[in-house]
Amino acid sequence: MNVDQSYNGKPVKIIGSFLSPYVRKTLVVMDIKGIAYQIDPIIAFMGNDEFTRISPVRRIPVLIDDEVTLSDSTIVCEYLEDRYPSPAVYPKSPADRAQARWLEEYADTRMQEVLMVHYFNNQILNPMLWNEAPDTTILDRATNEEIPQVLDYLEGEVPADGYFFDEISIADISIASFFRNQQFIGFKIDTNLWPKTAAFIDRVLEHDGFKKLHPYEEAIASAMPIEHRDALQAVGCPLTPDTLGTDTPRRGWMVYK
Ligand SMILES: N[C@@H](CCC(=O)N[C@@H](CS)C(=O)NCC(=O)O)C(=O)O
Repeated sequence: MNVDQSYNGKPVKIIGSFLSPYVRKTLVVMDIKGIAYQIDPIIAFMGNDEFTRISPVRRIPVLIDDEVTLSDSTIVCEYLEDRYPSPAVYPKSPADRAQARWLEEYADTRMQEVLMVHYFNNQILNPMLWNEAPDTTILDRATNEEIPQVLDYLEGEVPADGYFFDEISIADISIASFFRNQQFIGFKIDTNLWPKTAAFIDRVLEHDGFKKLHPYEEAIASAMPIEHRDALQAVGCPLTPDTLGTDTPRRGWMVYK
């Protein structure tokens, strides 16, 4: 699908880093729907006061088009589905649709807590932004208890072939988006313990919508946030002319344990 769904010839604007699973989820949905975008690739902690105004909980992604300014990836993806229904990324039947939304919610809440906050941020983001050593108690619990619990649950849910529903949907995209981040820190799903989940994640991440993001993700994976814009420009990323980023990180507003 390559229809340019941009409004009045202007691409939709996305605020948020390619390294965020929520931004990735939104960009894959936009790719499937053929929606062109420009991106201000900031991480949430670097956002300025204008970022606070348009994202009142200081989180990414934010979508801006001719009609709305929206934060929260779920709200954004549902809006895109309502406004550009074809190709659909939510199944049609009420039961399948509800199940897809549950899987999206599971990814966005429990998987975020375990895979992002306790595992990824703890090892990568916190040392880089706040000069904090990883909390080994949290890391050990994530590695030995929480991630295995998530994988046990997924192993009972994921399909043996193809996607959850007939076509790729928000359920597949949301779950795989989180595991893409883990690839940057060498995390591999144990194929002896969770063979279906490992194969499912590989299969979903092979979708073009994910693969098109690789050059952008790779350009910034080991760069400091302040270098991201230049690194992305160098690989031809469609950047917004202006940025809501600053050079001084601020702590997030939502509380994590
Ligand atoms: N429920 C939100 C969660 C978004 C979210 O937590 N994004 C992270 C980046 S991966 C963020 O902005 N974190 C900043 C913070 O927690 O203060 C969504 O679906 O968009």
